[in-house]
Amino acid sequence: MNEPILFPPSIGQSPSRDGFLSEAVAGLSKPQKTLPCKFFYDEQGSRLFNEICELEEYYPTRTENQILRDNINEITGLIGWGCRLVEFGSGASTKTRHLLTHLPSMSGYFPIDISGPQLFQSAAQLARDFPNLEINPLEADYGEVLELPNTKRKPRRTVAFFPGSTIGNFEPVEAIAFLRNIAFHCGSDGGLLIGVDRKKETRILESAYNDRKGVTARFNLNILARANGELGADFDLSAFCHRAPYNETQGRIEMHLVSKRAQIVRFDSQEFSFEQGEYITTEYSYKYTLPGFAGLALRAGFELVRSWEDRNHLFSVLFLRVRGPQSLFERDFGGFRCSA
Ligand code: AVJ
Repeated sequence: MNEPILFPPSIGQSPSRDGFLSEAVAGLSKPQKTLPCKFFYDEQGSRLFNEICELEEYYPTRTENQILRDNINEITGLIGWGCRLVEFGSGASTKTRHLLTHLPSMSGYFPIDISGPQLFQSAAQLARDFPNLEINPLEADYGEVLELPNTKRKPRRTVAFFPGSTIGNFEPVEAIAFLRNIAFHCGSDGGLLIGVDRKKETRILESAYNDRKGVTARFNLNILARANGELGADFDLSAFCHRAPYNETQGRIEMHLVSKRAQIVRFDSQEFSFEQGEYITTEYSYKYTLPGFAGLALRAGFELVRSWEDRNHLFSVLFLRVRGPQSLFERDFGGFRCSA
């Protein structure tokens, strides 16, 4: 049981150049132009995101880490021994390191991330630090991962880890579908440890996404640089600017790239015209109340076991468990007809 078990790295449906091309063309052809946020994370974008996490204004990372640290014994106690831990969007796996130290005799750790280089590098580092742990990184768009890999040691249960409030990138209806998929794959004794950013004053939210150093602006604009490099597009980066307003009605931060002037952008033998002030939506980041999120999770087949928050109520970490199969027959379990 002592040899480190790792690799060969599996590569799932990581969005290829073709994927980026077709999604970019589709998104920029809509009346309200969009570019999907998953394309932020090329090497440069992943670096910029890590820089965002260190910003004074960007409270989520710091706050979530503190919550995990302050409650680590209770959290790992609820997860229990012998689990297969699956992480969606693991990035540098910084938060997981702490969990892994406190989780007894795990069956395996499966980080899934869209950005290969960072994923494999941090998985290799973890393998050195946890030589008895089976680690199996998967480079994939977690929105499309339909099957979870098996571990050599039979897991007592499967627990999904989805930190960072990345669930906020999904529209609520899609979030339910995604969580339901997780519930299905985790099975009847499955658990979910998830970070959720909370609704709060607009001022705090908007400064987190409009930092003074302009790192978030560079992160947002990098998606255009990537389109230029990978798709041969001719975006003039100086002709777009970053903006991230809080849409209070919808309860979400919206990341925009605003065209400073009327212009035409070309790639794939197509033309995409912009009016002055017209913008591309690059990301939504939904914020939740605790009851609001628990209700959404319930519709996905999860019930809340316990939640933790920081003293300023900025961020929440929740532990949920898959509801029994009888929940399939209950009215609230969306998508299924109910007889009662
Ligand atoms: C990684 C998706 C959670 O929405 O806060 C940070 C991404 N975008 N600053 C977020 C992000 C702009 C982040 N998530």
